[in-house]
Amino acid sequence: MSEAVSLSRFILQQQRKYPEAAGDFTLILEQIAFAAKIISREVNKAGLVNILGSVESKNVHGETQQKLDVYSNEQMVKALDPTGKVCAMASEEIEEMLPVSDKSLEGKYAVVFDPLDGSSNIDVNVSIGTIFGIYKRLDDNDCEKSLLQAGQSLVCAGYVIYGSSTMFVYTTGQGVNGFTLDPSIGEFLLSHPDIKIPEYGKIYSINESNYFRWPKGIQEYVNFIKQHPDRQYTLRWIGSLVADFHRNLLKGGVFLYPEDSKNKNGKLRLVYEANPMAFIVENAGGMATDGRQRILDIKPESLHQRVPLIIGSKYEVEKYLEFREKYG
Ligand code: P6P
Repeated sequence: MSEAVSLSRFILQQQRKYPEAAGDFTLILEQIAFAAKIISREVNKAGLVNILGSVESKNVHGETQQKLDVYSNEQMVKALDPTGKVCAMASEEIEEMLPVSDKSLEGKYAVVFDPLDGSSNIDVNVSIGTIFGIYKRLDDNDCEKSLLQAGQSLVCAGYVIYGSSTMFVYTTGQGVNGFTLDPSIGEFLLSHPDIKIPEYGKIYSINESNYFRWPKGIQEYVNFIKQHPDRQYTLRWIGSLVADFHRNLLKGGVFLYPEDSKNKNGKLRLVYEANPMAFIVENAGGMATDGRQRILDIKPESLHQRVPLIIGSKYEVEKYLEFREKYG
C-alpha cells in the first residue's frame, strides 16, 4: 500500500520547487479545495435538506439559479476573499467582476470560476462540478483585465467533480494530478498521479439533438466517427461538462459543444469553462479548439462570452479540424 499523499502535502512539495514563492498561490489553492469540501458536503446531502430546487433569481445568462449554484458561489467567495491574495474574481453566477475587500486589492492573483457547472442536473442526482482558473495579476490597476487574459496565461486550472466520489483535478502547467476526497478524514488524497489523455479514444460526447442545426462539417465528422473504419465509438453525453470531460480525460475521446444555427458561438463560456479545461487537457497531452484556433490563444473580450469547444484526444480533435476545413 503506497503512502497516502494529501493535496496539502502535494501542493507544499510543489511550492518548494519555487524558493521565491511567498505561499500566496498555495493559500489560494488550499482555499479552493476547502470550498470544494464544503460544496461536496452540501451536494451529497442535497436531497435531505432544503437546498434543492431553484431560487427566484436568474443568473447573467437568464438561467434560473439553483439554490446550490448560489450556495456554491458564496462558498468560493468566502474562501477566497479573506485571503487578501485575490485582487479580482469572476463567476458564472455574477454579471460583473466580483468586488473584493479593500485588503484584497493588492492581491497578486485573479481567479475565475464556475462554482457549480451542470446545475440542471442537481435535482436529478447527476454528477456536477466546480471549474476554476488562476491568473497572475497584470501590472494594471484595472483588475478586470487580469480576468480577461488568454487561457495560455493561466498559472493554474482545475475542476472538482461531485460524483460517485468527489475528486479534485488540477494542473499548474507541470502535469495533471487527481485527488479523491476521503470523507472519513476530510482530505483529498492523491489517487490519479500524472494523468495523460490517450492519443485516441472510443468515446465521443456531443448533444446529437442539435444535429440538424450543425454546419455540414460537424455532421460529416460525427457520421465519420459513428462509422469509423478502425474502431467502434460509443456516445456518452451526461449533459454536465465536468463529468463528460473527466471521463474523456481518463479514457480518451472527444467532447464537443460546437456552434450551430441557434447558438452561433456554442453554449459554453470561454473564461471559466473552456479555458480551464483546455489548460488541463493540453497539460495531459490533449488538444482544445473552437474549430478554427487553439482555445488558449483566444483573447477574451468579455467575462461571459461563449465559445465552441472541441476538446480531448489529439486524434479526434485533429480529425475534427480536417472535416471543418473540408466541409465548413
Ligand atoms: P445541453 C450544463 O448546463 C452545461 O453548461 C454543461 O455543463 C454541459 O456540457 C452543457 O451545458 C449541456 O448542454 O444543451 O446538452 O443541455
